[in-house]
Amino acid sequence: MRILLYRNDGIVEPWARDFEAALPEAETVPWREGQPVERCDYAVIWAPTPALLEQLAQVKAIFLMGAGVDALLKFGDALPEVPIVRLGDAGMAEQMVEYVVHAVLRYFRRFDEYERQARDGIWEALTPHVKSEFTVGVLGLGKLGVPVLRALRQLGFPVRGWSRTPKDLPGVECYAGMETLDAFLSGTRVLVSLLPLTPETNNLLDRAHLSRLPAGAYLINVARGAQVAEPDLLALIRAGHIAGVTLDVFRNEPLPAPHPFWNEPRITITPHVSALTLREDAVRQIVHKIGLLERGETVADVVDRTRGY
Ligand code: NDP
Ligand code: OXD
Repeated sequence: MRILLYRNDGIVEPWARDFEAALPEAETVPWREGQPVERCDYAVIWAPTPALLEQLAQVKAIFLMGAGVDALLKFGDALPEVPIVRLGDAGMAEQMVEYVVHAVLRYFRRFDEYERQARDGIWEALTPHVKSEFTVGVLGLGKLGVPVLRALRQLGFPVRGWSRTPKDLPGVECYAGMETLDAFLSGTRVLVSLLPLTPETNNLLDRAHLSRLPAGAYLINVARGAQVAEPDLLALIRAGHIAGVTLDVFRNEPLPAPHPFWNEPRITITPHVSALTLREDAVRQIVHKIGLLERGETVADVVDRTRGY
């Protein structure tokens, strides 16, 4: 069995080592721009170029080294008609829980304000927020959104979630569909996005929707930057409607040096690290799925191109 490997950062050797250790019958074939594509059974890739995609029509499946599929589906009709399989959790849910819980607690316990006070040498206790009024709303009830909600519920926060299709999750107020979004947002004090980037979610968090959040709300975006209309968000922060924002993802990454987000004290920035691909977990999951496909069985996390995720 031959497995083509490609990453846009060029770091494929550790992946090759891990695949060959986990699947001794496999030969890995690293691909670099400009090289011909040798015949392979599977491709394991991240952020491919059009030149690579054009030549993947012969593989049995394309596996992604990440959870989000937008960087691949943007190629539309140029994508080969083979199954595309993304990572499902593979160690990312635990990291996402840590990141989001940290950000929510920071706002709930007003650490963001204490950080600013300390920089100005101010010793002053602030009135604590009331937990029963600090509802956390998570957009996206998938592999990552559900564990995040569970962890926040365990901490005693009122929690609500929004998805495309209806859900029933214990202890979570569930909303589904565009027609429920305004109601969902109006009762959400901390909004967390864990939605995939699709034509429907692109710019979803614009002035109209963000204004539905109650005054003094917070936003945590750990999904994709293009879901946020950046000028609208800045205007709402400056108007005092949004009290604090934590962004791990941006429309253009790396966030360009002159971008106004860098100088906005109410925005906390991290460089797309909320849930990293853990190579060992990823290889274990992909090897398991290759085994299923080889036996003619179905695998989870196959991308639905019509849905866009
Ligand atoms: P899933 O596919 O498991 O879940 C997606 C959820 O979003 C589903 O509940 C789905 O609804 C919902 N959804 C999709 N479109 C809509 C819509 N138009 N309206 C309402 N709900 C919608 O994805 P994951 O949980 O695995 O990952 C979510 C995203 O997180 C990824 O797509 C990726 O962009 C991002 N990510 C970011 C990382 C980072 O480091 N910052 C790391 C990993 C992922 P339904 O259940 O009804 O289908
Ligand atoms: C992913 C990501 O989608 O790293 O896996 O954002």
